[in-house]
Amino acid sequence: MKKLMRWIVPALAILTSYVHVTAQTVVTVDPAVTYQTMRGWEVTSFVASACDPSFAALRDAYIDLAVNDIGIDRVRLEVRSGVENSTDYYANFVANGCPEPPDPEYLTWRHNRYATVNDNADPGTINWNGFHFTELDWTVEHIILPWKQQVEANGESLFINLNYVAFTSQIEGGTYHHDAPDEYAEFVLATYLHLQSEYALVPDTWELVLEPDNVSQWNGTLLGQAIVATAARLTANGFTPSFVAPSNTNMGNAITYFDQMIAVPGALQYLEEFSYHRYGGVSLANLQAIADRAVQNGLSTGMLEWWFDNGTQEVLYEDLTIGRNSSWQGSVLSGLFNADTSDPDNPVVTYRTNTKFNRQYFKFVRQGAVRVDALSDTATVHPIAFVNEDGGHIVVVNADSGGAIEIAGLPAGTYGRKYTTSVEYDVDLTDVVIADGESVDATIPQAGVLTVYTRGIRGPEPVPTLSVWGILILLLIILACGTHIARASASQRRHESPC
Ligand SMILES: [Ca+2]
Ligand SMILES: [Ca+2]
Repeated sequence: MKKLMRWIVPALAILTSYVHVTAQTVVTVDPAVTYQTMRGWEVTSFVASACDPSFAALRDAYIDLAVNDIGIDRVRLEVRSGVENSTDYYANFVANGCPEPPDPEYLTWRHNRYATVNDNADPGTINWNGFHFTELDWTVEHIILPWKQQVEANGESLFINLNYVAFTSQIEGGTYHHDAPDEYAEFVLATYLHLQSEYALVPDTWELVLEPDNVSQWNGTLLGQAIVATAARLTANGFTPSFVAPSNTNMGNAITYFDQMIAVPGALQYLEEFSYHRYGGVSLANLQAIADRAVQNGLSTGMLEWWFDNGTQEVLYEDLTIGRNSSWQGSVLSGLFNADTSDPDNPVVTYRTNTKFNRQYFKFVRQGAVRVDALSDTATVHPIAFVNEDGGHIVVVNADSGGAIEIAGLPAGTYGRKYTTSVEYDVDLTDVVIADGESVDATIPQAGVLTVYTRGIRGPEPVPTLSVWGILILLLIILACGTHIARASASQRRHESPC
C-alpha cells in the first residue's frame, strides 16, 4: 500500500496541475481579421476657469500626465456660436474676473454666449469686425499649442476636433441665425481662416453641432444641408472638409438624425465619423445600429461624451467592440484627475478611478492602430486586440474576476504585461519572450484590466550574448529548478517563473 501511495500522490499532483492549466482562460488573437482604425483618445480641452489662480500649474500637470503617461492624443476644441456678435461678451466676462452665478456679469455672459448678430447681410462676404474669437484664441494659446508641442515631441500628432457649440436655450434677449446653412458655412470658414492665419492651425475634423437634440433650431436634415454648404465654402478656400456628426445627447436620436442627415444629397461624402453621446437612449440595439450604419457607409464611429465618472472600462470596451469606435471621450481633460488646489501654485494631482483602468487601453493603443480579432473561451474574460502602426501588438482584457489567462495567436517577440485592479494600480509583471506559435500567459489576481503589449518595434530578436557570470547564474537556476520541473506546467515554466 505504501508503495502504491508513493506513485499515486505524485500522479495526483501532476493531474491537479494539468487540470489547473486547462481551466485557465484562453484568448485567441487573429491579426488577419481586422475591424476599425483608431483616430485618437479624446478629451475636451477644459482645465479650469481662465481666472483660476491654479490654472497654469494645473494645465502643466494635466497636459504632461495626459500626453506622457495616460496617452491622450485627441482634443475637442469648442467654439461658441456667439463668436459672431458685434459685442465681445467673453472679453467683458474675463475683465470682470470670470464671476460665478448668480453674479449679474456671469448672467450677461451666459445669456449672450450663444446669441449671434450677423456680421453683414451677405453670407458670402466675411466682415471680420463682426467676429470675436477672444475665447477660442485664449484656449488655443494657453492649452492647445502647449499640448500639441508635447505630443509632437513624442513623434506623434495631436488630433484636433473643432466642435461648434450653440446651446441656444441659454439665450435671453438675443437672436440666432446659424440655422441658415449659408450663414453657418460662413461661420465655419471664418473660424478656419482665423486659426490658419493666427496660429497656422488647421483642425483635423469639424464636429457639426454639439448635441443638436438640445438645440431647437437644428434637426438631422439641417445638419446635412450645413455639411453641403460648408464643404463647398471650405473646398473653395483650399481646405479639406471632414465632418463629425450628429453628436446627439441621446443614442436613439443620433440614429434618427444620422438617417435624416445622410438623406441630404452630397452630405455623406464629407462625413468621417458617426458621433454620439450616452446620456440617453442607451441600449446594445442602438449601439449595434450605429455600428451597422457606419460600416454600411464607410464611416468611423465615436462615443464623444459621457462625462461625470461614467466612462468606465466596461463602457469603453462596449463602444470599442460592439460600437466599433475609432475615438472615445469619457471626460474633459480635468475630469481625468483629482486635484487638491489648497496651494494654488503647487496643486496635488492624482488619477481618478476610470483613468487608472482606461489608461491600460489609452497608453498602448495609438492613433492609426487597427483593431483585430480576439476571442475568449470564458464569458467573464473580455479581450480586445490591436496592431499599432509600428507593428506592435496590444491585447487588453477586462476580467470580471481574477485568474490565469493564456493569450494565443501573437507573433514572436518580447511582451510587457501590466494590470490594474481595484486594489493594485499599474502593476508590471516580468517581460515574456515567445517564439512563433507560443502563447503569452499572465495572471490577474482580482477583477480589473490586463494589458499585454509588444516591447519596442517588431523585428528580429537580438542574438543573446551571455557573460561568464550569466552562464554561472543560468547553471544555478537550472540546478535549482531541476527538481520542480516535472510538476510545473509547460506554460508556467515558459512564462511565469525562472524555471
Ligand atoms: Ca454672417
Ligand atoms: Ca457675412
